[in-house]
Amino acid sequence: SDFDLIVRGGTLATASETFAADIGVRNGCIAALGTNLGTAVRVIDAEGLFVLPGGVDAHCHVEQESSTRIWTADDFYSGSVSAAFGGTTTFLPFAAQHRGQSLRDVVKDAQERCGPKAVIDYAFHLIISDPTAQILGQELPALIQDGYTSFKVYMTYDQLKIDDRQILDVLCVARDYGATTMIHAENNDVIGWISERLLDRGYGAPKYHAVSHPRIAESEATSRAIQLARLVDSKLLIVHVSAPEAAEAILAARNMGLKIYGETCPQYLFLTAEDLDRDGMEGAKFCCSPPPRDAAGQEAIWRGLKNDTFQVFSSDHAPYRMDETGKLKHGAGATFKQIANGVPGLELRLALLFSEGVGKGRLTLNEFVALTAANPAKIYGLHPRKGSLAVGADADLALWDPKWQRTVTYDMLHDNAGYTPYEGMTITGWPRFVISRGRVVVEDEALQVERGSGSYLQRKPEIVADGLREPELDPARNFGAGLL
Ligand code: DUC
Ligand code: ZN
Ligand code: ZN
Ligand code: ZN
Repeated sequence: SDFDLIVRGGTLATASETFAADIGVRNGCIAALGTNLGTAVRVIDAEGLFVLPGGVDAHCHVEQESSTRIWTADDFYSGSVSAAFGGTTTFLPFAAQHRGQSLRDVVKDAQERCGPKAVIDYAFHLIISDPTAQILGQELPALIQDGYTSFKVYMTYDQLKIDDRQILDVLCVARDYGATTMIHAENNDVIGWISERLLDRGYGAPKYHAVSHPRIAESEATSRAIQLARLVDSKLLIVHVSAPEAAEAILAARNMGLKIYGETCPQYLFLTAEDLDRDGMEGAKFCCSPPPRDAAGQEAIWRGLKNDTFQVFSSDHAPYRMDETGKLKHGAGATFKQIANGVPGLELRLALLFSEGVGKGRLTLNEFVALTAANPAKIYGLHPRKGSLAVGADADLALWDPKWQRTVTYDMLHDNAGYTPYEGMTITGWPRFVISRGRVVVEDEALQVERGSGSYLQRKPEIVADGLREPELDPARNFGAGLL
């Protein structure tokens, strides 16, 4: 036959267009788009379905040990299976450095763990917590050249945070070798100062996690991070934005032409700080950083998805069970300081945004594809192989049934967190088929592939042309002038 697979009769949508077409798949790639394509080993009838590029989840913590030595509940198998059921066909978990570790070792460990388990395609972001001269001078440039072209740094958490000088160092390596820096922007001293005052007065319940992470801590750090990137003319993506003031700072920077990007996540659209005030330790399920805000904050995040403040919508899946292996490592009387930060979201990221965004007219289908697949693929060096529907691209497809309505219960999900923050929500629109490089991964609500069938995605560095760097800092152009 002409093709391995034909997906027939669906409505296709990319980041820019919506059109009717059949898709012919050969050797894992999209080989033809059109009508009357010919014969195929298998034909999937997509009438009444939206055929979208598979989701790209550019922020998730899977089989990762936190800085306080707590492992995420998902390994690369359960994490990737959960992602696949939700319509995601590419994920980028973190290979996280603890201080003192070689980045090379961290990457080798992540690769060895992930290869035999993942059922979808993957690449890794690094987390850099210890930017020594050796790491900045040798390891990191070599890793970037090997395809590890994105890394996250933290302005908060005592075991992860790097200071402003170190941030500048990392940004310069990213700029010079063609990588993208991601940053967790919250002011560590503000958080620590408030936390100490709360705990001194006996306020340790989960709800005080939100009190101790005020919007100002986020917006101050966001603005500072933007200025640091501006100083050295380096590309910077602010991850998991929840504060409206931080969103404003990102939009202003983008309007100035700076290479600043923004990411937000489902928890900032669908949860609020009030969820942290549920009975007993229930609130611990909702402790993540930055925390969910209020209803007005949610509206600001929706606006940011529409007005290009945010280019990327990721899950920030960070699953910790409600037991001694996870959130309750320090017991049922743990203070907010001792509760592992993070919420699960790999499986519901797309359905939540589809239902509440596309379904309710807040986003177009094309904006949905841009935010959840095309833009992250572009920013992280995976486009057009991922995030597009074009001849030559990988045949990574999610076939969405916009009428399929289900009420979320944890039992229907495939992660290992033990609960979902979105329990009881009614979601309209779910993927019926999920296809990765032409392989049907999910069909009939069942997994159709073996563990380890996903592939590692090799990336390439991309050096960005000079923009608005302070010229005084470039010795080749203007040594000794101005600032120096
Ligand atoms: N940062 C993350 O990126 N994820 C979970 C919690 C956090 O602080
Ligand atoms: Zn470790
Ligand atoms: Zn973070
Ligand atoms: Zn995260």
